[in-house]
Formats: sequence, structure tokens, C-alpha cells
Amino acid sequence: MKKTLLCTATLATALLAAACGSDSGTSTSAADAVVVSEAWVKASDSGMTGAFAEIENTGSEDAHIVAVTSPASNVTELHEMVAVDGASSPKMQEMDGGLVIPAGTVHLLAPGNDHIMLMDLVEPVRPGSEVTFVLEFSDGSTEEFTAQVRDFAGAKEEYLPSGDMDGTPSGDMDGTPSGDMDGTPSGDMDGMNGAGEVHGG
Ligand SMILES: [Cu+2]
Repeated sequence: MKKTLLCTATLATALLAAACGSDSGTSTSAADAVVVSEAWVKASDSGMTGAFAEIENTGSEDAHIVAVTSPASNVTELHEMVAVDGASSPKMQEMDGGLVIPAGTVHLLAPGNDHIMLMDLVEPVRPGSEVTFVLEFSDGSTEEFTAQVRDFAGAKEEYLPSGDMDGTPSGDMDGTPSGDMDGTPSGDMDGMNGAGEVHGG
């Protein structure tokens, strides 16, 4: 019994030492570790649109994005695609608790996948212009990046499918922006993918 207690005490001391240890050095913030590239926004005149990018965590600890903001939109959210029982295609919804990017990995935000949603555009975003975003991490650090606005006609139908529009009038921005993203953006990607770099290879 005594031995067990001793072990526990030793372990606690070790943990404490480890915790204190990180204090001495200048630890890297999540914003320092994260690199955003290939960022772009789908051109849109009003309402909602999506932003996409490659987010790389070059650090040795997980990076946890808790929020994203942009001056281009009154409300900006991190969205994910989820399968819905009984539905043929996945729906999008706000990520619960943000987005964790494990150390040493790249998280791809792409049409039909996880994405940043500009829910309420302040003004039209037109091809050739740029939109800035700020990622907020759980450690309080922030990172700004700029995304180029691109014409992405292929996605139009997915954001405003005529079928969904009939049943669900404008009011349900909060509840279900979901229906709009389904469909098959994957096929459309090829068309706009002249640069080839968005998909990597
Ligand atoms: Cu979305």
C-alpha cells in the first residue's frame, strides 16, 4: 500500500515537473505552428458562400481552431459535412467545438468537405478581390490569412438547389444552411481546377 502511494507521488511530481518545464521555454503558439495556404472564396453577390484552404499544423502539438471571423461576413462559421440517416447526401453543419488539427497534419477545407462558411455577406465578393480571415485558437493566439475570390460556377446549384428553396424559405439560415451544400461538388472541382494545386497531387 505504501509503495503505491509512493509511486503516485512520484508520478505527480514528474507531471508537475513536465508542466513547469514548458513554462521556461518560449512555447510555440498554435498560430505560429499553423500555416494556411491555397485559400480561396467562392464568388457570391449576397447571402452565403464558402471559403476553402489547406491548413497545415507544422507544430508538435494539436492546434485547435475555436473560431473564425471575417470582415466580409456578419457571421462566419466552421462547417463540416455529416451523413444524415435516410438522406442520400451529407448535410453541412457547424462544427461542434471547433476544428482540431493534429500535430504534423494538413487539414483540407474543400467544396463538399469541411469549409469555412460566410453566412451573411456584408457586400458582394467578386472574382479578383480578396477576403481576409482570422483564425482563433484555443490558446488565445490568432492568425490572419487572405483568400482570393474565385468564380466557381459549379457550386451555384449546390448552394441554391431549386428543390430545397421551395420547401425552406430564407428564414432558416441558422437551422439548416445544410441542404445547400450537398450534391456533388467533387465533379465540379475538376472543371475549375486549372491551377491543379488546390487538390495537391
Ligand atoms: Cu457550410
